[in-house]
Amino acid sequence: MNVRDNIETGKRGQVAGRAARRRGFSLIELTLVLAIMGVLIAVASFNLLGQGEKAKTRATQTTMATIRTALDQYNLDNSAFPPDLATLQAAKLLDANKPLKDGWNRDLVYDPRGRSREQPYILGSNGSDGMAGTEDDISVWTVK
Ligand SMILES: [Ca+2]
Repeated sequence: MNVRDNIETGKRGQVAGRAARRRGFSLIELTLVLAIMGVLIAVASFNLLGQGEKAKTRATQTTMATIRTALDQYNLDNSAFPPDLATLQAAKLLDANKPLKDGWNRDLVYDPRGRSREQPYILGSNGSDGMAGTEDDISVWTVK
């Protein structure tokens, strides 16, 4: 073995070591990739969830608009609003086979005693949380 051989072996060893390091991912790189994937999955599922809630809100608004039309018709016929929504079904103003539920399959809130002249009855949904008086409540009077 001479000096020249030693230098070449040393060089080869260095080159081989660098290639080996390039071939695999470091733990930090893998952790980073997994963290980014986690964030992307979280964002995607949050958006899907949001879409589902929007669809339920829209379904609730559509149901309430249908009921509002029936309530107006009942009021024209009887000069009063019905004591409950089932009366609209009995009067054949609403489809009796269609449940009077919101998008979350909960009963709609109805009260023939309204708050004012402009809002002669209360018709709404407690929204996704199912609780009254929270931000996600839907009222027929705020539906555009
Ligand atoms: Ca609510």
